[in-house]
Amino acid sequence: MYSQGLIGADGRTNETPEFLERFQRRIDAEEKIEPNDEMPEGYRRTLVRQIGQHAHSEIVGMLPEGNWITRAPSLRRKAALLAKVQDEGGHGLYLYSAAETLGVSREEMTEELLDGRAKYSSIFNYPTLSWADIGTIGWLVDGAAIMNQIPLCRCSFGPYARAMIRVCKEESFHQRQGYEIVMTLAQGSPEQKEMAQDSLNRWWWPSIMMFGPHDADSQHSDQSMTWKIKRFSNDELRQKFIDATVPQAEYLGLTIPDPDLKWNEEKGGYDHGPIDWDEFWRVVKGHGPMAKDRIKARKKAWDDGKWVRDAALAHAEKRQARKMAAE
Ligand code: BYC
Repeated sequence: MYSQGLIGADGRTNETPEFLERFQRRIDAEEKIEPNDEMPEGYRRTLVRQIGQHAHSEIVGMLPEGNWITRAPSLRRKAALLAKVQDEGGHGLYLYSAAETLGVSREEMTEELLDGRAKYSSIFNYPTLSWADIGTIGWLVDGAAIMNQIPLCRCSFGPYARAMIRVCKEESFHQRQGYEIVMTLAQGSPEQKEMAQDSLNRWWWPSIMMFGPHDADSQHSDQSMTWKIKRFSNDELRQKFIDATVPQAEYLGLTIPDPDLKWNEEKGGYDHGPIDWDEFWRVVKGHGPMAKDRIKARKKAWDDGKWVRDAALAHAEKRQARKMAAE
């Protein structure tokens, strides 16, 4: 924890209109806000919520892919997948660290995940049924993640923005490894192509739901954009993702499962069919097909790791005591 001396974290900040205006002027001048700078409590809470949920998504996101490490079809594929899943663990750690600078502990964030108070990305509540799903996750899910996260490299909060730079570089590798898997299948036997198509059919809609509700239903977007935490709205990013992905599917000879998908010359982008928001909210509220398994797996990992945390703490306390005795 690095929370000592944080201004705003203890509720003692006097958020006068002058203070809020001064803060907004810093944001508008594109200054980075650092952990010990004064900040409105709402700004801090928004970041803790978003960064914490982002961290949980990276860690929970290891589960659907980790499921295929032992079944990857070659040593090359296994090594790449292993590295990718390990990268996701690293992303979670950078993000938890960035959130900790705002005065919340990793333990608190984990408890919120395990008892359902904190969310994680809806996408990781779907099962990985075939090897093609590993390709599709890299192609679509990491592709969507890049679209969402490149603008976060310019987020007004310094530690989050800096963490995103490395995350995005790694996500770019992940996206390519996924696309290459799908390309190999799409250019393979009819059965392999069918496997790739089936996977695209199952992951397309959940992937475009990842960007969150339509702008009109996004409760946090306006404020987050004013504070330059978010730089683009949910619908803007979804549109960019669809426009970038359709030509990739065409190149692969695969069909996006949306009969209403159509190039709109006037807007210079694709129109798409209606998104099933009932499904989205069901999944977000914890009723996705894999929701129970995901939380069960994270709870087991947290419980199994208790002795490691206890040992690390005891070691740190012993070192500290030795150091104090020597001074
Ligand atoms: N899933 O007002 P809104 C990855 C919630 S990791 C679940 O628009 P906001 C990867 C939202 O939290 C991908 N919940 O919210 C990892 C809010 O509820 P709360 C994760 C969602 O924050 C491993 C409510 O709906 N990426 O890529 O302005 C392997 C209203 O929404 C979702 C990030 O976390 C969802 N899809 O915008 C491979 C990126 N969408 O919090 C890949 C950082 C919305 O009030 N996060 N909700 O209870 C963001 O950019 C924004 O938080 C979001 C939502 C765009 C996700």
